[in-house]
Amino acid sequence: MALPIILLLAVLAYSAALPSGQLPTLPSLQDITIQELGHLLDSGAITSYDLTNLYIKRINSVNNELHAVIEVSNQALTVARQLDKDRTAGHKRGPLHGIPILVKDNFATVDDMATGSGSVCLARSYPRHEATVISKLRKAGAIILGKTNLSEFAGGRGSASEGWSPRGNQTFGAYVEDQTPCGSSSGSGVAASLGLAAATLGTDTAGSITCPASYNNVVGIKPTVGLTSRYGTVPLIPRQDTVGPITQNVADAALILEVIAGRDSHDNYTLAQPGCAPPSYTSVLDSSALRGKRIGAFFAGKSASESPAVPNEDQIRKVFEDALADLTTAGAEIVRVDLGLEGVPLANSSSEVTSNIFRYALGDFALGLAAYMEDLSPELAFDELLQCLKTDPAEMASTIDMSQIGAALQTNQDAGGVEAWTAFTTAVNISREVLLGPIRDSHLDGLVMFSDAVTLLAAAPGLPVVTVPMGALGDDAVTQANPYGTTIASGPGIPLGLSFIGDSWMEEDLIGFAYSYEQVSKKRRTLVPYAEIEEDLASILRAV
Ligand SMILES: *[C@@H]1O[C@H](CO)[C@@H](O)[C@H](O)[C@H]1NC(C)=O
Ligand SMILES: *[C@@H]1O[C@H](CO)[C@@H](O)[C@H](O)[C@H]1NC(C)=O
Ligand SMILES: *[C@@H]1O[C@H](CO)[C@@H](O)[C@H](O)[C@H]1NC(C)=O
Ligand SMILES: *[C@@H]1O[C@H](CO)[C@@H](O)[C@H](O)[C@H]1NC(C)=O
Ligand SMILES: CC(=O)N[C@H]1CO[C@H](CO)[C@@H](O)[C@@H]1O
Repeated sequence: MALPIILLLAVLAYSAALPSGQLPTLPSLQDITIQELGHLLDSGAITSYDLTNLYIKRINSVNNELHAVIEVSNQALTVARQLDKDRTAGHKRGPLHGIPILVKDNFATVDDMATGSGSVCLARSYPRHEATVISKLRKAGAIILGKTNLSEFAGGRGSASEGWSPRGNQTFGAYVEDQTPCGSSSGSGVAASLGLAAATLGTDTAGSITCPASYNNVVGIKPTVGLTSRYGTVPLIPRQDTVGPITQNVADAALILEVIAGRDSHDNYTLAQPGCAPPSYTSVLDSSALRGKRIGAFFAGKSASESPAVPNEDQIRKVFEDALADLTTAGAEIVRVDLGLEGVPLANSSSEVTSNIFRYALGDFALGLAAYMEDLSPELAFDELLQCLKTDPAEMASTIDMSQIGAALQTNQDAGGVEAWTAFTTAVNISREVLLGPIRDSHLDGLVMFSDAVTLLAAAPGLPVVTVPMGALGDDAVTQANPYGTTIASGPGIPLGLSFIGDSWMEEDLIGFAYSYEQVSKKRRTLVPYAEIEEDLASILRAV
């Protein structure tokens, strides 16, 4: 983009450190870092008020088609104006001062917005307290711009199209028309990718950050369960639920994680964190982090899943091999590994994990939901919620399955019982042995695999996963719809993600590896969304 001279001066004000001879260009909101936005704000080249307004315009320009955002806060502009005043007066609240962020509709906010986890029924009762992660974002200076669309109840409704909710309709990905956004943090993935906010927040129970990050060409961090507080988050399976960022780049994800991580007396899973305080994730953004590291590479082909055939397996394998070449360029030693227990096909282990998860999932869901709903006003009882879900036309009970939430609201499964505990520890033991056995036996520093392959096995043991764009399916891929015929699940142009996995609390290592891979591969910018947005930074730059 060529810049008028006055704008050029504004850009120069924040890009003083450019290599000599290189002309500054104004980044698009589709590939700017939070740090760059912070420099623009500090220099006076933009204001948070104008930036917030611009993000709202961008949301409005694509939302009729993509349904990524459920609700925009009417208070966001007022908050932005106040933060602008504070900045001018020299008071910065924290590293996200004046930065607009969109959050999934399952985070409790106490403002003008509802919290529904996609459900119109749940959204009619308001939480009395904010989710801990929302309070932390606000304390760091962030503007909570709105709520993103998701698979209803974070995928807990039943068998339904990923990214669909009664509150937000069907979310679509931005790279292929009618593209699946994957789920359940669908709107967060799409919004991060299109620059509808500076960053987004999602939740993951069994792939709900990893998968949308992959399908939307963005970075996602699924933190170790317990690193981030789930207090005030509409739960799915509390033994597996975790909160993490979805962003355009690894640096932004590290920054958001740094802000939201830490112990919380309202969520006793966080008390398991090692050390007095979480480490600094922004200090591990080192492009040489992969040098000399032994990285186990696994490609899950047909053997890994029970489903008959992964579509476009050969095409995915090719993109994955390119990613391994980039990892080698970054200095890693690639060690091919086979996942699976001695003499047991991986598909068998996977299905054993799945069946055990189903033995505690419903009871866990019910227990977590009951605790969450205690804080609602007006009060909402399980039978009232169930009645509403069955009868409110917007919930579409007659056409779209809601068997899981229906069963959870009527369950008599004892989530705290011995049977659930045995099922949980069995799922954890198998998953840990399958994923971490090779790391131990082959003395590896971490694993990489195609994102879709890791979601199930990382779920029960609550292992961390960092996902980075690795390209897209090529023109020779076959197009395949999802089982409901509502979205394109696979086909040419669908983005693919590379996931880094390790043991609990290994986020520092994984973020370093992901950053290093990102710096070498630079895949995000190679894909261009079909959904174009005209409104960009140039329209709000001020002369400084
Ligand atoms: C959902 O979106 C589709 C397509 O954009 C539209 O035809 C339909 O009316 C919407 N449904 C609701 C309930 O708004
Ligand atoms: C953690 O908190 C939950 C609900 O607040 C409670 O049921 C459980 O007993 C607590 N666990 C421990 C180990 O304190
Ligand atoms: C794996 O599962 C298949 C299909 O259920 C079964 O036939 C086979 O015996 C199992 N193999 C092992 C080693 O458990
Ligand atoms: C899981 O592994 C732990 C530690 O190795 C062991 O004590 C426990 O008995 C195992 N649980 C099950 C259900 O296999
Ligand atoms: C912000 C926004 O566009 N919200 C829309 C999300 O989708 C629902 C259902 O389609 C609309 O009613 C909202 O206006």
